[in-house]
Amino acid sequence: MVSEQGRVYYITTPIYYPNAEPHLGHAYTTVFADVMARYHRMIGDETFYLTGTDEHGLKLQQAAERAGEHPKDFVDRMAEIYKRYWRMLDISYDRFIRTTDDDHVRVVEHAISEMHRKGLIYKGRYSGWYCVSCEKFYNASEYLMIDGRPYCPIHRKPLEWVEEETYYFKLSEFSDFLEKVLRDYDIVYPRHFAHEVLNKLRESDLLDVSVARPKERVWWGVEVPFDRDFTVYVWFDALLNYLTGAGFLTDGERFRRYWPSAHHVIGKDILWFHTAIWFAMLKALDLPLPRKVLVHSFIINKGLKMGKSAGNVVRIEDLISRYQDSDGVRYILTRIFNLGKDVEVSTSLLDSIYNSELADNLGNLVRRVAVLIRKKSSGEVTSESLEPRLAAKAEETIRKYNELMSSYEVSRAAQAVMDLLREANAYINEVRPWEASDPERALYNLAEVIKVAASLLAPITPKTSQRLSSALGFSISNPSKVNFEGGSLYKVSEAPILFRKVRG
Ligand code: ME8
Repeated sequence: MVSEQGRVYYITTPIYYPNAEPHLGHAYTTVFADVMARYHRMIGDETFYLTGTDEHGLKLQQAAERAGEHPKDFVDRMAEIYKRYWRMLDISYDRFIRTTDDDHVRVVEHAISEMHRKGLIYKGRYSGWYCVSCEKFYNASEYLMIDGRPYCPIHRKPLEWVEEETYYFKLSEFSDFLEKVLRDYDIVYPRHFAHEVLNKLRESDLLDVSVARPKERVWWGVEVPFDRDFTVYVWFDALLNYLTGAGFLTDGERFRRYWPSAHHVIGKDILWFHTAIWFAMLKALDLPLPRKVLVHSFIINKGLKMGKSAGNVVRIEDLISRYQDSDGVRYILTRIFNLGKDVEVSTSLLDSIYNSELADNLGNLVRRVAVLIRKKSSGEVTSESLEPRLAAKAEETIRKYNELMSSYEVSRAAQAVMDLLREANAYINEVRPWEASDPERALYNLAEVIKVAASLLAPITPKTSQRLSSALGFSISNPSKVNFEGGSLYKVSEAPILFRKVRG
């Protein structure tokens, strides 16, 4: 199913904690969302891509303390670092939202006041085991017991006992609502993640959640408007960024247009927050639910989820230099992207994708075809008609690619393009244009395939597609409408070596 003209596509990533620089795990989500955003822009949808940083709360307060800085100076500096990484990876976000932005702070104040007015927020005492790294309370069925002490199941660090006054959000009132939407609505994708949340809801009674911290403990946050001794819990604050980004409270018309098309891309670690808690918050505000929550699995390294606390992070800049440029990394991340399964990222896996698909399959074909057009056809090719086998393969690829992209299967979409290029490589070896006395038609066919591949790859490898379009003299087309007919003229100005092979 291909989107029609005039449709709106609003896509978001989680807003990351800027207590440290982003690593390959963050790039995994951000590149996937970028590929989807670029694809939807290319097929003519009015697209808005939101990413940003989650800047309040104890974790950031402590990180700033450790750095000897005021939290605002610390997050100002770190937000710039995030933006720099996303520039390095060619991320085409439309807004980089920060939870310290004024319009967002107003949304948080409004939301908590509104829920308080409706009787959905009440004061109480809280006690429980807290993980500062997750910014989350864990109950006995969730934490690990190690040497008689509760540990965070994600960070494997001892939990902290917290006992304090708080404000609760009446999550318990939304139990039937959550049961119904998770069971009957097609929002969470892949579906098994909805079942995971449903099972958790059914296992035990849904408890109210604490949504405020005493200021004397966590002063770095949005003040609770009706009780200035408290700050808003960082997750309650953070989730609302998706509303701020769509123009909630600042631009009602834009909000009504964008919000119903919201697609939240998240890792499976934050599924509960983005379904149970977020859906209940929206209901409490009488707002519609997002269109989709797209949940992906983890990239793991040496058997553990990649993360700072596991000490197994792969640095984005190291991969950018190993794989030539941002496009090498974007392509590899797209190829290993998996909604359902965790993926172990070994150097040998990444090298083999890069070498066989980008350097050999795409790179060699382009180089050979461009060199041959210059040598054997004075730098130009045209033809009235096309070789039917390649034409059929190209048409099938375009159809398959669009179907896969509309169902978030970016890795399989990239592989479909690689299959087309493999077919073109087989064709060139068969027809041997370097020996032919009049190879123009064969070279024309190959240039057409390169144009199709460059258009389909544009959301994934934008710079490479641009380079191909100027080297061979064509323009990148809408991937839902690439035409594969005779009659074009290709003027080759350069025979680029796109990707140099790496060796182990
Ligand atoms: O949770 N594999 O921020 P965060 C795949 N601020 N994805 C990974 C990953 C890995 N090894 N490591 C990180 C937060 N990610 C909150 C979010 S949203 C309202 C608030 C990605 O900095 C993945 O998308 O801990 C995961 O959900 C996110 O980074 C967590 O980022």
